[in-house]
Amino acid sequence: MASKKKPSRAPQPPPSDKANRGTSAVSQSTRSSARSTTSGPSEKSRAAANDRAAAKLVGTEALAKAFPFNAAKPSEIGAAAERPVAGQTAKPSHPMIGGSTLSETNASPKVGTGDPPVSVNATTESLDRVRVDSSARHLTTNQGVPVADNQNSLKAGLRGPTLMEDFILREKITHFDHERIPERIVHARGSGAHGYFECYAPLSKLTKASLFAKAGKRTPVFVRFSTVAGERGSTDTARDVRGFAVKFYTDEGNFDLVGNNIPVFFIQDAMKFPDLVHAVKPEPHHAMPQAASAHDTFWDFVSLMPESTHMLMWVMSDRAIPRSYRMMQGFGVHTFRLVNAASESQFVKFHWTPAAGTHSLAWDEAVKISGADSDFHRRDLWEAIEAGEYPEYELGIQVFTEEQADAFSFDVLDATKIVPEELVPVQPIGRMVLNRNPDNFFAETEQVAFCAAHIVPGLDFSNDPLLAGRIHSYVDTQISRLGGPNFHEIPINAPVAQPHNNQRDGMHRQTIARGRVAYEPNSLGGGCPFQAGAAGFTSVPQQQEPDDHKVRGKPERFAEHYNQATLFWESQSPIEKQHIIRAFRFELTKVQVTAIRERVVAQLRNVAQELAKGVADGLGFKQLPAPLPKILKRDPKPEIESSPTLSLLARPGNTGIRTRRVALLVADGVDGDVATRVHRELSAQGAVPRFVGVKLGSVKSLTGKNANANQIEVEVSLEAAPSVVWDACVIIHGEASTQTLAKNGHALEFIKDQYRHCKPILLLGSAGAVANAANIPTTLPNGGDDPGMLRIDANDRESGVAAFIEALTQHRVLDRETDPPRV
Ligand code: HDE
Repeated sequence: MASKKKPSRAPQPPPSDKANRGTSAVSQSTRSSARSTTSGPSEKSRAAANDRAAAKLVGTEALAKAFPFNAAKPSEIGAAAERPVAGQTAKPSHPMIGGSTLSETNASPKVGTGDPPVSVNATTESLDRVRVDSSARHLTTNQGVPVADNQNSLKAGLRGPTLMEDFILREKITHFDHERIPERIVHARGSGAHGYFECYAPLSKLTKASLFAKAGKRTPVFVRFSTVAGERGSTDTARDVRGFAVKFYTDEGNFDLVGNNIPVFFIQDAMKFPDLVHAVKPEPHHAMPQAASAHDTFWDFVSLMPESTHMLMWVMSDRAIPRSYRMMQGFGVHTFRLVNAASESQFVKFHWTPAAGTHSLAWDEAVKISGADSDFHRRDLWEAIEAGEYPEYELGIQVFTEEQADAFSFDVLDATKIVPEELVPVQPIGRMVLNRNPDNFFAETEQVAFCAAHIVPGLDFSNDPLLAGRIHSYVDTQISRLGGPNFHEIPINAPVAQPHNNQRDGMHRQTIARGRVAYEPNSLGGGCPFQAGAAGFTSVPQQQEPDDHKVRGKPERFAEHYNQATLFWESQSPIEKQHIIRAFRFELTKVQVTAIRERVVAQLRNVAQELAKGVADGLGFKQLPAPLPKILKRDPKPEIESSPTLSLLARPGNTGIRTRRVALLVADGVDGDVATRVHRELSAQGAVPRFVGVKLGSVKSLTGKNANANQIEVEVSLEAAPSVVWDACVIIHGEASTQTLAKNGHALEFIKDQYRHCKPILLLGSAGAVANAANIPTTLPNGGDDPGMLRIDANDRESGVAAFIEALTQHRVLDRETDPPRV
């Protein structure tokens, strides 16, 4: 608690007039002017033993005298300004001297102990200070007045008019009327979690940032994952970039790494961001489509902005339809700087890698999930944390010098480019574990305010012109979204490091600043809060080019738009390439204007002929348009042609089948013994099996060997949880049960979608009949055995479950896929 940190200072009784009258040590003029708020005698020299007002005045005098002039002034000028000095300070002879009022020693349950905190900002205490729990409490108004009747408004007679006087009704409705705040302009739809970041080893050679100072050091974090284009209530599984924003509450202030799950961006300069967002958002005349880029204005814009080509490759890949927030990478996108204690700096790029591996949905599946459960990612994150399956990500960095950057074929200040891992490897530096769900979505996830400008000593920005716009934009947007400049005081945003400055007032101010000083330099506050000098945040002094002048423009390497789009394409597996072609086909089919479709295909001709041709075929083009013209006469030669780590399949993860959702389909007549054993065995491996039936209730079991297994309680129905929300399914043996399922349209659709989305399917004994009724192929399209389609004899349950677990570890049998699907 804050009070523990306070210097002990016994409250003094108010001076009695009687005592003051007898104090000859205090000059009469000092004593009387100490009680006035203006002016005073020209000299005050003597302390008052028991006149607090006079003592305060005399102590203040001494404090001000300790600052005969502003000693820091010369350090503001010229070369000296590059090494800011610590501010001048002096300690008052008594804490009372820095206080606002002599009456601060009077205690009450509201104003406090009468022993006011000195040198403390108590608003940084843990979130427990603002958690509210109403158990065993009666209902009150916001003013704490008990409410006797929460059912009826106040009326003039039982059938009479409602009275204006009803302040209880009016408070309730007024608050309700204002419950919504503006949603984020972009990234409106999101989900958050608390956790910690743990540093693997000190990084002091590279950075003085305190969160990287010691092996094992833990820093609290709050993370918000999001989609970009959709509104607050839109579906989780839209094809879109995902936000991956991490707020590190470090002991030297908040550091926000506001990244995405894709390492590049559409544009190179902040000037184009509003245009991009206006193009992708629902079209302004009819406000359609929601949470989708598949419409004319988006493709019109990006095909006129060839720098977006690389990003389009990622967005049309399966990266844009992740299986889970727990199964996607995160990237800082821009080049940043690390700065060590000797002020040496290097460039850095940040990468998050999920322990659960990178996995995605199938597009057909993502579309169907939008109907079945539009909270699919939010639910997944929440359920995993509630189950103790804490999502984990490793933080890695690519560190490189200015000289290395100069030699690259691309510009590291261009946010449409990656630094391939083959040129600069990613070194792991720590891990992040998300181990706590928020208590309240609005107070935490909605009110959290990330900001690209929130960095700490030991980090710095590069000159990336996109980043520059972000440094401005985030604070600015919070001012209207969160209703004023004090959003940093909202509990979820408050740092754990103590904020102390001279900012005051504004809407919804919460801190009550003690003392009368709200400016710097000052002597009346003992110089406090004083500037930190070398211990504070300083910017890396960046050498500017000697012939630079004020200009709106881009350097030449920014004009190369296709090399890395080609690199991405060449690094994909054949099936991933097919998915990219199909995504372009789908999106462009939704576009109405043929000229825009053609322009995109012309753009893709500069990436790969195979891609352009595949998309053109899908759109019914008779011939390929000419490639879009390039800007540079000779493109810089790329360093590499393929980078295997760009494939989603490069990171299978290390969590096996943990958290994978498995449907066990049952109906009356099911083999209960087998059903319960399969359920148990999958649970033991950390998977999440559930009995899925035609409707809720219990189904009669075929076997009675185990009395408990006689009846199986259905946990969820086929209707409430269709195929797409499961990672795999098992159909349990039992003639009557499987015959019922084979005649049920929901069950047939279920198994058809499981098959179509390449999920492992275990058919035990008679369950093969359900697959046959749904016309599920018995072999892969190439005629080979399907390792994820397991038709097992009912008696061979054991090897069946083992093979099923193996198939589930591989997640999907992508070899099953055809275009169009066979079933
Ligand atoms: Fe953002 N972005 N952005 N952005 N961004 C916002 O801030 C902006 C960009 C990103 O979970 C807004 O609080 C500009 C790149 C995430 O709360 C806004 C530019 C990257 C989030 C804003 C960019 C991002 C945002 C909207 C180009 C990846 C969600 C509400 C100059 C590195 C954070 C808000 C959360 C949110 C501006 C480009 C990531 C309007 C001007 C590149 C993850 O301030």
